[in-house]
Amino acid sequence: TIISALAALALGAGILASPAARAEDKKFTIALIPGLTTDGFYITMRKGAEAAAKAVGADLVFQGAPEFNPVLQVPVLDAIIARKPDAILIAPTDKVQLVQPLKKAADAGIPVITVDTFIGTGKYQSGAGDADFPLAYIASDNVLGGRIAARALAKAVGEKGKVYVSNVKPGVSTTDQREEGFKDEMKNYPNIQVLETQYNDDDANKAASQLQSVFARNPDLDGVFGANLFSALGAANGVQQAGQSGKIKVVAFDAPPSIVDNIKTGLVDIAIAQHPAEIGYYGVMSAYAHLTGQSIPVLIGTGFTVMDKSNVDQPEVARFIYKD
Ligand code: T6T
Repeated sequence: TIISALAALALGAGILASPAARAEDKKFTIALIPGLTTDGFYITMRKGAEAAAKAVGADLVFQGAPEFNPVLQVPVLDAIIARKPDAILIAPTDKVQLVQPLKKAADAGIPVITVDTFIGTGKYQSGAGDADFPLAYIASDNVLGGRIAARALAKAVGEKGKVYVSNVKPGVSTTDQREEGFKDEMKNYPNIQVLETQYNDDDANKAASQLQSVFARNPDLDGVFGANLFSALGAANGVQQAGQSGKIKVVAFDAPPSIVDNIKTGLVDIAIAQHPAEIGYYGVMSAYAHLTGQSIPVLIGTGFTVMDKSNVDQPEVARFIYKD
């Protein structure tokens, strides 16, 4: 009985010290590195991530660059790696340029999950290529988003005329895929000509002046697809400055708070809202699941909410307007 009491104690101590119990007791630090800090999309993603961190008792570190630029993002990533967080969630700003910097994190034993954007082909854990090491990718289906945009713009312009894509820069997985989906879907509308893409480097002012130049060269311009928040904002401002509000149709990807006014005044016809809070929430939950010994899906696809004049006031739609 003394012996069995001792055995029971030892057993109890053994249970307390077992890796599973320790993993659950540990306070994890999860880092979230956005594409840039001053963007309603990532600000909203952070809110979802914080909600999940709170639910599992983890600390969330949110740190990013002021611009969507790999040259500025890599030093932030290096600083985060030096702090040795338990996991890194990141929206890589270039498919290729973030591969080696993220490999350093993986080599240091820090699990990497990409949110919103991907590196390489985005097919992770496949044993193929040098960029398949992240554990998971959590994002919108951006090819599908581009298709939705094409159908909406085709409808808005009456299935004929000239349109173009206002985009960020080549090499960004999300916006590349939106353009791909858009152009592929536009093949179903033979009377719509898609003009050359204009790259604005995520600068809304540049997107606005490009709209005016494209319009100057093509006075019969019918529509524009703004492939992300700043492209859409800029294109819409350009349309307004050119005095073409309601005449040149605008389909916007993303839904910052100002989108509501733009939809109501008729400057923007359709906004395709992503669900960034959901991306942040499932990013943290996936990291936590992995850190506590669960297996996790390699891909989590989040949805869209398509907003227009008819539904933007409905609470179940308006809840997807980004925070700022
Ligand atoms: O559209 C989002 C994001 O999905 C994309 O990767 C970069 O631009 C945004 O952050 C909007 O500005």
